[in-house]
Amino acid sequence: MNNLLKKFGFVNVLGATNVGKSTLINRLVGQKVSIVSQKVQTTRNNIIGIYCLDYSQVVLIDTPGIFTPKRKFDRAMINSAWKSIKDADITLLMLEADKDLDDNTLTIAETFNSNKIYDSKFLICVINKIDLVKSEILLKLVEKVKKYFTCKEFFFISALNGDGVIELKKFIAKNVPMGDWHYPEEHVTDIPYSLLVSEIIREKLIIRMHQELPYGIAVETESWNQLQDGSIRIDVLIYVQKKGQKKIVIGTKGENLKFIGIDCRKELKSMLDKEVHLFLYVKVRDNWDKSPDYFKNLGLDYNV
Ligand SMILES: Nc1nc2c(ncn2[C@@H]2O[C@H](COP(=O)(O)OP(=O)(O)OP(=O)(O)O)[C@@H](O)[C@H]2O)c(=O)[nH]1
Ligand SMILES: [Mg+2]
Repeated sequence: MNNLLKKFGFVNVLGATNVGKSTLINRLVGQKVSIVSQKVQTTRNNIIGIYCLDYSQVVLIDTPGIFTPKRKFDRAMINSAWKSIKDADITLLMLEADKDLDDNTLTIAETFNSNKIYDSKFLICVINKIDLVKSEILLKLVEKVKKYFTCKEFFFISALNGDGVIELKKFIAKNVPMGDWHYPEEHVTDIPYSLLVSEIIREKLIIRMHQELPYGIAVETESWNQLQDGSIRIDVLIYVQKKGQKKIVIGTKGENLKFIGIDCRKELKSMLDKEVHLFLYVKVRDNWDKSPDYFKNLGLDYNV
């Protein structure tokens, strides 16, 4: 490939929580690098997904969704989302086709419009979940968006079924600046396997657990060992904040944990292409969301 023609750029995906940012990243990359759930506040830190198209290499930054923070940990999550804009060549603002502009999106607009750094950014509006609405609605939504944001382009997609995603993928690749690629062509992410594993387990917990519980859970890969027969033993700690939550996570006669273990093992086996022995332990640690180490592991700023 002619090096002089190469393009490279960072693109961050910003939006309210639950709009489908991680679903889009996974689709653009072509495999799961970021976990997805039907509940809000699934993504907790910036996750990188990488794709190459023609002469371009694009590094996508998935970010925690914007919402009203309650805890220190929430503030750190949101802070990391905003930080990702500073280095981005292109920002994708993601909205849901089936929802009016909500407070979270208006907060994004306020921050954008009151800050010169964001003001000059190459902003693309991506309206997701078009599979849920009739097309007439989209024009009205675009008119409203234009009142708050100055977008270079609008895209209408369904990250879930892929509609419109190829066009967006090509547009991004075309519009990143000239430059050398930073990663080998086959790389789809730079997150370590230990984090990917704990995220996949957290995803299964979020999907299976009800109500507030997911927000009180943290997951950490404690150890990872390749055994002589080529299989991998992974030990994972699940932290909950209260004794009662531990019981719920484990379930009657360990049913929940067993189900989650089977589900995760299956996914990890196919991801790693190796036999996996997974050991899950549940511990009560009421202050994990104030632990500097946990922030550090996720790359979050503790002093926010
Ligand atoms: N119908 C429909 N659902 C979608 C689409 N894209 C994503 N979803 C669903 O929306 C929910 C949220 O998706 P995520 O990708 O986790 O959203 P997110 O913006 O990353 O959420 P946070 O990380 O919590 O901020 C999941 O249940 C997805 O399956 C879409 O195009 N159509
Ligand atoms: Mg997400």
